[in-house]
Parts: sequence; C-alpha cells; structure tokens
Amino acid sequence: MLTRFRPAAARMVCGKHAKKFIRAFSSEASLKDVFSDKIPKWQKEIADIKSMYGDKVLGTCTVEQAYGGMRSVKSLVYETSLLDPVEGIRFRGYSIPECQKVLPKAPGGEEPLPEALLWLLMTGDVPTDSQVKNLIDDMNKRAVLPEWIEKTILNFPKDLHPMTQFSMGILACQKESQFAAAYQRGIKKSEYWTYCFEDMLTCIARLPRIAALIYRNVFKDGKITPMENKSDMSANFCKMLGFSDANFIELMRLYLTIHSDHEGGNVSAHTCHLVGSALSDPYLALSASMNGLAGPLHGLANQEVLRFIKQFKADMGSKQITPDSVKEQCWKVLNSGRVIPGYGHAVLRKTDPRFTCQAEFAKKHIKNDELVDLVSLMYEVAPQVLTEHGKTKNPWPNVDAHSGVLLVHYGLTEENFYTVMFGVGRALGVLPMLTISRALGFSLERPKSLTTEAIKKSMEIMYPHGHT
Ligand code: CMX
Repeated sequence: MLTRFRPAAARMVCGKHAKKFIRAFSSEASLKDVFSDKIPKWQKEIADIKSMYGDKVLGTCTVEQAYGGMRSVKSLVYETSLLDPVEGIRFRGYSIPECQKVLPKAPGGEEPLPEALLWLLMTGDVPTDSQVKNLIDDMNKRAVLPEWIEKTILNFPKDLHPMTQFSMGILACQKESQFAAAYQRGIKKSEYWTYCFEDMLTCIARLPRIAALIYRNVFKDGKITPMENKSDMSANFCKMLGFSDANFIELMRLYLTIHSDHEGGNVSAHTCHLVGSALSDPYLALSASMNGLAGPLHGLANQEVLRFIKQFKADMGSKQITPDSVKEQCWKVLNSGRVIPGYGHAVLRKTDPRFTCQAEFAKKHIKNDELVDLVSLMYEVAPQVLTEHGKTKNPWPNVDAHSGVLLVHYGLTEENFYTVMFGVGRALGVLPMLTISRALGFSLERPKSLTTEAIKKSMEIMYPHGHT
C-alpha cells in the first residue's frame, strides 16, 4: 500500500519519526500528514533564500504604480499558483489542460475533482485516487452545518444579495473556529497551521451547503434536500441546488477547479492573505475575501456578463444576431461609459485559459444553444472593438465571459447567484494558501503608504530640476 514510499529517504528516518514519515508517504496518507511532512523543507528553502538574497531587489514601484493599484509590483509571496500574462494560470506548475489530464476524477468523469486540486495546491503533489477518496470522506464528515446557521440563512431577507448572504454565512461559522479558540487558549507559533488547517477543511466542506441554502431560499421555494454529504463536493452541491444532470455535475467539477486560484494579487486572494496575516482565523479571512469578490470589477463580473447578454438579446427582439449587431451593442456599452464585462484583465494579455476550457466543454457537451453561440460570437467581435476603443491593455475574454451561459444551459438561470459559485471555488485556492502562510510563519502585512504631499516632496528632493 506504500505506493509513494521513498525507501532511500525512509532509511534515514528512525525512532519516533518513522511512523509519521511512513504515514506521510503512504498512498493512504491524509492531506494533513503529507502537508505536515513538507513544512520543514519549505521553511528551510525560504530561510536559505532570505539569507542568500534577503537584501536584493525583487522589483520596484513607480509613482504611476502607487497610484495605479500597485499593478505588477512584486511584493507578495503566494505559493499555490502563478499567473503568466500570456499562458495563463498554473496551479503548482500545472496548466489547466495538464490538471484535466493528471488529477483524479470521479468514476466515469472526465473533469478533475476539485478536492484533487485542493490536494495539489496544498502539497505540490498530484494525489492518488485513494488519497482523494479519503479527503472527500473527511470533508463529508465536516460538511454538516449547525442548525442555527441553517435557520439564520433561511431567515435572511430574500432581497439581500446572495454574496452578502454568503459572506455572512461564512462569518457565522466562525463561532466554531478551532484556530481562534486555540489562540485564546495560548498556542505556539509552530502550531498555528494545524488549527488553521482544521478550519480550512471544515470551512470549505460547508460552503456548498451554505450556498445551496441561499439559492433555494432566494430563488426557489425555500425547500432544500437534507444535507448531501455522500458524494464528492461538486455532486453534493449540485444535488442540494436541485440539479441531477450528470453533465452539470461534471461542469461543476470543472467550474470549481478553474475558479480556485489565480495567484496572490487579485482582490479576493490578496484580501484573504491580508486579513489572515493579522492572525484572523480562516472564516474571518474568507468572509472578507468574498466581500472583495463581490465587486463588479472582480467576481461579480460573471453576473454582469449574463445581464449584458440577456439585455442584448432583449434589445435585438426578433432581429437576427449578426457580428455587426454584436459590435453595435458593444459600442453602446462603451459609449455609455461602462465596461464590457468578462473582457480585460489586470495581468493576462491573451485569452484566459479558463475561458478556453469552458468553451471546449461547451463544444463537447452543448449543441444549438443561442446564448452559448452568442458568447462565441462575442469572442469574434469584442476583442476587435476593445482594441479600436483603445483603452484596455487586454481586449481578450476572462473566466467570467463564459461561465454564465453554461449555467443557464443546465437551468441555473439566476445570475445573481453566480458569484457565490465563484466564491465556493475561490475558497479552494485562498484557504490552502492561508494555511501555508501560517505553516511558513509569513508576517503581518504592512506596506508603507504615502500621502500625495509626501510623494511630491520626495520627488522634488530626488529630482530638483524635474525629471526628463
Ligand atoms: N471594457 C471597457 N473598458 C475596459 C475594459 C473593458 N472590458 N477593461 C479595461 N477597460 C478600461 C479600464 O476601465 C481603464 O479605463 P480608464 O483608464 O478610463 O480607467 C483602461 O481600460 C485600462 O484598464 P486596464 O489597465 O486594461 O485594466 P485594469 O487592470 O485597470 O482592470 C479589469 C482590469 C479586469 C478590472 C478590467 O479589464 C475590467 O473592468 N473588465 C471588465 C470587468 C471584468 O470582466 N472583471 C472580471 C475580471 C476577472 C475576475 O476577477 O473575475
């Protein structure tokens, strides 16, 4: 059973450490064992980098960047994923197509299991089928929500935005934070991660139930199936939302996987990292992160895309949709001072591979769907319009440009819910990184801010004759 056992290294381990070591390299090893085993190596790597290069310059920040949202300033360490402007995201070095290939899948499924991605993000390793199965079993045990939280969510006003409800639902779970309780009792810094890990898994496991309660209460009759915690996270989630189509469940696996992580500088990831750096527990950090995701320039763009597409269809009435009419609609939006949602990106400079894999899913599973076809037509037209418009640095589509029409195809038509689904996925990236931050002892975030007056003064001293 010890398929990942490394005999040479194992021989060096003896006594009380041997049991822990063997546990960590067994194909049955739990995520916590494997993660725990990695920590000393990562800590040493960072200590070595700091001692060798601690005083070397990694990047600079210009005045333009300070005013411009710190775009591209290299000042964060984020281990789970890295974004290349042209190629797109890599999760621990694996591109999306590579993840689709190597990560374990559900029986009969073709898309990666999000739980497998969680393992990859936490450890850098592709897990075995049995490791993922054990992780799913563990998460299912943690997934049950306390009754008072279920009742609280069902009592929220139906016109409270689902993202606000989602953030509040996560915050309610904070009552049971093991990290917060342990910190109050008094724990050593070296123990922080283990409580953070427990909160991370419990929090992620509970998100599908929180989200499904919101969905059923706001958009349906408030009736929800009892807790579904027998299958994988995506299948459970779909069933609690009220969907049983096998292709929709596959889509959910892909959806949660690709929405998980997008390196550290985006608003939701950075917020989680920042709030967690104050040793706020994972529930507090994730709830804050979700408030950032709820902004229209970030996660809320997926609901805005569907609004845009629906409005476009309504404006067209019975007229035929053509590249020219799509172009005209794009200009209408731009000329009214709004952005074309789902297009552009702060880092990417090509089509987002998260868009591409959704387009490929549509090609494989969906035929003759007006809205899916419209998204394809938008892809032919919008980049050219945005290029002519001349403002955005990236005229290509991002993840949000495609996700909504796929959900509509399977009957999930309520666009105000879409960012909640993004949030369930995003937790699979930002909470593992939060746990890694505690394991590696990352510091409180405290960048230096300046006033405009201070910038002016410092520039006048550095450039007394003006800058040429
Ligand atoms: N439509 C119209 N104008 C756009 C645009 C778009 N899709 N994308 C960027 N621009 C404009 C910006 O508003 C900005 O204009 P001003 O100079 O007047 O302020 C200019 O182009 C330069 O912006 P940029 O450097 O190319 O882009 P930013 O890094 O500032 O912003 C983003 C990135 C994603 C917020 C922006 O492209 C945008 O608003 N896109 C539409 C909303 C969207 O799809 N968001 C989702 C992103 C993915 C996610 O986080 O989920």
